[in-house]
Amino acid sequence: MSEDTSGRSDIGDGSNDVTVGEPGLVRIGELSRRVGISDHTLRAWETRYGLLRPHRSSGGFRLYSADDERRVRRMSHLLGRGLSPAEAARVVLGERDEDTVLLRLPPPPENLPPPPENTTTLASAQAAQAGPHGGPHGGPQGGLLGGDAAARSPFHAARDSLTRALDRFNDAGAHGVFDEMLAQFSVEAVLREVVVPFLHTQGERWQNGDISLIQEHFASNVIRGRLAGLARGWASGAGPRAVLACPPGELHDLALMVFGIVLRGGGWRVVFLGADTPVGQIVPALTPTPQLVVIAATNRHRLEAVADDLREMSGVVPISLAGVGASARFADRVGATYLPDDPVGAAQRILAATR
Ligand code: B12
Repeated sequence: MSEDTSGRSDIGDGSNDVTVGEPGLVRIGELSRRVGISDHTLRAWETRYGLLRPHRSSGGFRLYSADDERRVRRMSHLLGRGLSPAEAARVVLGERDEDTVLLRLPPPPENLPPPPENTTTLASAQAAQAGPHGGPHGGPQGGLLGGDAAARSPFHAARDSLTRALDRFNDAGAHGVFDEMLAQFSVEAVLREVVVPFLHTQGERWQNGDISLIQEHFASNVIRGRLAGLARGWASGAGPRAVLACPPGELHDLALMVFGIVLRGGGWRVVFLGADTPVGQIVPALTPTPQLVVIAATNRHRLEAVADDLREMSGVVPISLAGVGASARFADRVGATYLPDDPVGAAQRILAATR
C-alpha cells in the first residue's frame, strides 16, 4: 500500500485492489467530514453498535462505503428524533422497527411556540461543525444552525438540544441527549459543560419570562432524575465519606448532587442528605464521623440561621460551605472553609488534594 500527499492511496483486498478516492470507499476522516460527525463518535458507533462495517486495505486501513455513510446519516436523523444511540442503532441495523420505536416517544406537545431557530440536535450541530459549508453533500440537516454554527462546541449544541426537549416537556428527548452526550464525553465534562451552564441559563430565562415556572420545574426534575441515576450506589465502598446537605428551607440541591457525583468518581463515598436538612443533627446521626461535611445554599440567611450548629460541628468534623449564599467571611466565622469554585471544579480540587 502506498499513499501520496493528495490523500489518494492504493489499497488491496485480495485481488480487488481499489484506490482510496474512488466513489464509495473513503477513510474515516473523509466520512467524518461528509456526515459532519467526529471520527471519535464514528469509531464509538462502530465498536459499540457495529453500525459501520469497514473494508480493510492491504495496509490495514479501514475504508468506509456508501452504505456506511447511509447508516450514519440515518443514525444521526434518528438521534434527532429523540432516540437513544442504542435504540437508533438497532433501528438502523434492522433489529427494531422504526415506527414502533418512534411511537413509544411522546409526541411533541401541541400549541407550543416553535423552537428558536438556532436550536438543534447534538448530531446535526456536530454536522454543522464540520465546516461552514458542510461536506460535499452538506450535513444530514445541513445549514440548520446558520453561519456561526461551525464555531460552536458540541457542548453548546447539546445544551440547545436539551433546552429544546425540556421546554417541550419531552423527557425522552432530553434523555436521548444525555445518552448521546455520555456516550461521547466523560461524566465530568457533561456536568461541567452542559448541566451546570444549563441550570444557570434556566434561571436567566425564567427571570426574563422566556420560560414559565412550570417549564423550569419540569426541567429541574428531569435533570434531578438523571443525576440520581448517575449517583446510584454512591454511599457504598471503602473511600473517604462526605456528607452533603442543604440547610433548613433550602431546596436547591442539584449543584450539590453534581459535586457528589464527581467526588464519587474519585472514589469517595457520598451520604446525600439533600434539601432542607436539620444541620445540627448530622454529626450525631453518623458514625464513624465523616471526613467532610459540605453544606450548600443559595441564600445566606439560611446559612446564618444555622451558624451556631455549624460552629459546633466544625469542632468535630471539617466543614465546607458552598453556593451563592456562602462566603469566605461567613465560613471563617463558623470555623468552616469556603468552596468558591463551581461544583465540578471544587470536587476535582478536593480529589487532587487528597490523592
Ligand atoms: C433549579 C432551580 C430551582 C429548583 C431547585 C431544584 C433543586 N432540587 O435544586 C426549584 C424549582 C425548587 C427552585 C425554587 C426556588 N428558586 Co430557584 N433556581 C433554580 C436554578 C434555575 C438552578 C439552580 C442550580 O442548580 N444552579 C446550578 C448552580 C451550579 O449554579 P449557582 O447556583 O449559580 O452556583 C454557583 C456557585 O455558587 C457554585 N455552587 C452552587 N452550589 C454549589 C454546591 C457546591 C458543593 C459547590 C462546590 C459549588 C456550588 O457553583 C456555581 C458556579 O458555577 C437557579 C438559577 C441559577 N442561576 O442557578 C434558580 C435560583 C437559584 N432560584 C431562585 C429563586 C428565587 C427560587 C425561589 C425562591 C423561587 C420561588 N419564588 O419559589 C425558590 C426557592 C426555593 C428554596 N426555598 O430554596 C433564585 C435565587 C436568588 C437568590 N440568590 O436568592 C435563582 C438564582 C433564580 C434567579 N435568577 O432568580 N429553584
